[in-house]
Amino acid sequence: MSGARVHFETWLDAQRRAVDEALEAVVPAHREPAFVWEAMRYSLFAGGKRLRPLLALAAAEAVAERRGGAAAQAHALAMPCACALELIHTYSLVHDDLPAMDNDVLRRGRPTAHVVYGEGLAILVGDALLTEAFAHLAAEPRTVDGVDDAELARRRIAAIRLIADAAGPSGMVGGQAIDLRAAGGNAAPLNADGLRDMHARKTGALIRAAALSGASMAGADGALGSAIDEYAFHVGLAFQIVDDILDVEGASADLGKTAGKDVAAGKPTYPALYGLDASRRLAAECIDRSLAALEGAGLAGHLPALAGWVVGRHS
Ligand code: GRG
Repeated sequence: MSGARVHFETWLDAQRRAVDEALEAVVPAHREPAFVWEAMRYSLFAGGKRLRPLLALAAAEAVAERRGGAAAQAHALAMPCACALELIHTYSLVHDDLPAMDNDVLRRGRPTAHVVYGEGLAILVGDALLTEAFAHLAAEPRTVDGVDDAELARRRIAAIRLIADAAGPSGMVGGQAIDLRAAGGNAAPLNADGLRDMHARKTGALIRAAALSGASMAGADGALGSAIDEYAFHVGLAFQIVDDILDVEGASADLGKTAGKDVAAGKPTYPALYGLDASRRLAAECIDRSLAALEGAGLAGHLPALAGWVVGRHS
């Protein structure tokens, strides 16, 4: 393994541990009603990759590096966004797995929340994770050394807005609704543009918000913010193309979710529309574009390696 790769893997492990530690404090084990918090923790601590938190932290670090700031300060600024994004992402998975949606029994290598706790509590677990995410964003970070309190409050409010827009009806919820309608057969099948738009909302919006909220918490101005946004747009698209490829090629045991579901459901996917080889090429092109966006703005840090990790993943 090359030195750069070892360096990135070390960073990845350390950040994942830091995120899990922070999440432990946001969703602790002993709070009342205990069965609700326990059910939230079941889905949250089931071994997700933590891609969205990693993007928020890496973007904050890259902006700090570019502006001569310290990585530790960038982490303190971006960690609440990182945690909130993981709570929102986990809520979306819990709700997506429900019988009324994708109706799946396996997620993150475990029986889905509604299989374990029943549908009613699984719906409430999703609601609880979503609400708690915004409670956390409104409160944290309270103070960060070197950042004026009024400026910190301004950045927090901007991050709340950004993440709410990405998770809401024009973003993730809207994308999920488009997908649900298409799967129900009550609308024309999605063509290539429709597929791209649906994914840009359903999964892309939160991935973009992850990088952008981390960057703006670290004080990114307009130009740096635009470059991070462009980077994350292409990473989000690559993530989805790879997800579609893994659905065809992966095994359920590796994926931690049921493989082959999209094909079985006749869903429009990148491999179905373009074939596997062209889909792999499309994903690689997305990564090239994401790297070009960074280079243009003089940004780097762990963001390039993170983009490569998104396309190289097996789960
Ligand atoms: C219910 C409002 C609502 C939205 C659900 C994101 C989503 C919208 C549904 C998930 C369906 C799905 C499997 C989409 C494919 C892309 C995706 C989000 C995969 C799971 O994300 P990972 O790979 O998961 O980051 P881990 O478990 O690693 O966090």
